[in-house]
This record gives sequence, C-alpha cells and structure tokens, in this order.
Amino acid sequence: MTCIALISQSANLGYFAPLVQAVAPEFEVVVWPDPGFREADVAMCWNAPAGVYTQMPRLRLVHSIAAGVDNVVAGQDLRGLPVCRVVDPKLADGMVQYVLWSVLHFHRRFDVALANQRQRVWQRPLQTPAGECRVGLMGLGKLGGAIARSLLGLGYAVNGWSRSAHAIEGMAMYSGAEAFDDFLGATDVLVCVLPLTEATRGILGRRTFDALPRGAAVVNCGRGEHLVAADLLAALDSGQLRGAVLDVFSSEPLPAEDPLWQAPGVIVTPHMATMASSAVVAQQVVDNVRRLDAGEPLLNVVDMHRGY
Ligand code: NDP
Ligand code: OXD
Repeated sequence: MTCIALISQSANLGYFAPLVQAVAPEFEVVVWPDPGFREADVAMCWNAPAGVYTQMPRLRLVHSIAAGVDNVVAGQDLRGLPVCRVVDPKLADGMVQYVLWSVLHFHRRFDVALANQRQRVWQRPLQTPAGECRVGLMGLGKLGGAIARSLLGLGYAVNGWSRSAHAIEGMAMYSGAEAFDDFLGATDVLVCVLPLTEATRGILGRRTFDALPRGAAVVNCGRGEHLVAADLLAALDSGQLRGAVLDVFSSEPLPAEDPLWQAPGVIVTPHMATMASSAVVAQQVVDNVRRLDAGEPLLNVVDMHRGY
C-alpha cells in the first residue's frame, strides 16, 4: 500500500490526514515523527527537518504543501527524487488581493492619512492617477503574472522583472541581472514574489534599495530570506524608502523583540498573503501520487537545477 508521510518540524500537518483519506482511502497516511514515516513512499511537507529524506529508503516523491519549495529542499539530500509544488488559481487570486491592497496603501497614500490620523491632522494627501504609480514586480510566474494582469487592468504602470522575458500586454518587461538596475530605477512600489533560491536570497538589500527612486516603497510576499532587514531599516531611516509591507520573515512567527514590529512605515502581516485550501492541496498531492504509481508524468514538478 502506498504510504504518504506528513512531515513538518514547525507545524502539525495531521489535519491533512482525513483530507487525503477522504479522496484516497487506498493510501496509508502517517504523521512525522511517528516511526512509520520511515516506510513512506511520499513525503508531503512544509519546513522539513534536516536529513529526514535520508531516513526514508522507499521515498519516491517529495511534495510541498505550498507554492514554494525552499523549506522542503534546503539542506536536504534529495538523491534525484522528484519535487512537486502546489499551483492553484485561487492561490493566485489571494496574492493579487494582498498586493493590490499594498499598492493602494502607498499609491493612495493611506500611509500618510493613517499617520495624520494619529496626530489628529486633517490634510488630504496628494492623489494621483494609477497610471502615474509604477509598480515593479519581481517574479512573473504563476503569482506575479496574475498580479501584473490585475494591476494593468486597473490602470497601473507595471514593470516586470524575471529571469526570462514574458510578454504581458501593456507591461514593460525587464529580464535578467543586466536589466535589474533599469527596472529598479523605474519603480515606485517594488513587489517581491520571487521564489527563494541561492540567486534571490538577500535580493531586497541595500544595493537594490539604493537603485530605487528616493521615497519608493517595498512589498515582500516571497520569503523572509529575500530581505536584509537591517538594510531595510537603514533605508527607511534615511528616507530612501518610504515604507514597507512585509508578509514573510526569516523567522516565523516574527519574534516579539524584532525591530520590524515597531519600525515606522512598516506593516507586518503573519504570512497571510495567500494560502491554498487544505482540500485543494490534499487533492493535488493525491493526483500526483496516483500518477507516480501509474508511471505517468507528474504535475507541477520543480526544476531543481533552477531551484524553483
Ligand atoms: P513561479 O515558479 O511560478 O514563478 C517564479 C518567478 O520568479 C518566475 O517568473 C521566475 O522567472 C522568477 N525568478 C526566479 N528566480 C529568479 C531570478 N534569479 N531572477 C529573476 N527572476 C527569477 O512561482 P510562484 O509565482 O508560484 O510563487 C513565487 C513565490 O511566492 C513562492 O516560491 C513563495 O516563496 C511565494 N509565496 C508566498 C506566499 C505568501 O503567502 N506570502 C504564498 C505563496 C507563494 P522565469 O519566469 O524567468 O522562470
Ligand atoms: C507558499 C506559501 O509558498 O504559503 O505557498 O508561502
């Protein structure tokens, strides 16, 4: 019998067991660290403990329960195993909503209005058309592409940056490291929806902030490790950056003593930008396990050479 192990060192993934068994009663499900995980064929993971796959000699597939796979593959010996992730249009919808809210916060100067409210100041902040607000999207994959199309539909000026070029009508495209500075120079609100890889770790740091126009804002919905927090705080302090909306952190939950909680101009949200429904995740994993058993091509396979 094919066995799926639910594995996470930071969350109890036990809630997936009934969801998987509701759609696939033929599979056995175990929850790590139950010793049965060692006999599993499939690891269904979020934040997998180091070296866990090496304790699973029958393992045939590593499946993230999320869109990102960084915390499922980092520091692991994958020995050529396929790694799959979740791709879901509703996940993209949630991210579009979160980014739209963040862009509106800066474009319509709600940050200024809220600061004024705290001082009982009645003053209309400058209002400008959407077309004068240049949103720079880092990452144009399943999520970034959906964000670009929605913002363009609302009249925003959208610049996209990714490894390879993507043609999205109305969007200005910048691709590769050589175009990064031009992209940044034309960006008022910088939005990161990149995956975390060795090439993108720390990309939201001083060099990037310095290349933005003075007074630009940053929105990070990728991973906490994209951000160099000390550089962000310095850029806010100097006025190079006007504010930041941060949804992801290198340590989650964000520790109570972290200066980001109280930094002026920073909005902290608890990794809530978007999330696939657990039933959708369970169904996608089950579909892939059935494909695995039938020797059919898997869906949403990660290219481990690129790292995403
Ligand atoms: P995709 O793999 O579909 O897209 C990734 C995009 O990033 C692609 O456009 C890719 O370029 C680009 N990219 C990757 N590496 C580089 C690089 N070195 N330089 C420039 N561009 C690069 O991922 P998704 O859109 O599905 O998800 C993106 C990330 O969003 C996830 O990995 C996860 O970290 C995060 N996320 C956060 C959530 C939250 O709630 N905060 C929820 C869901 C996801 P190219 O197109 O050329 O390949
Ligand atoms: C994801 C996430 O990657 O929730 O899906 O961050």
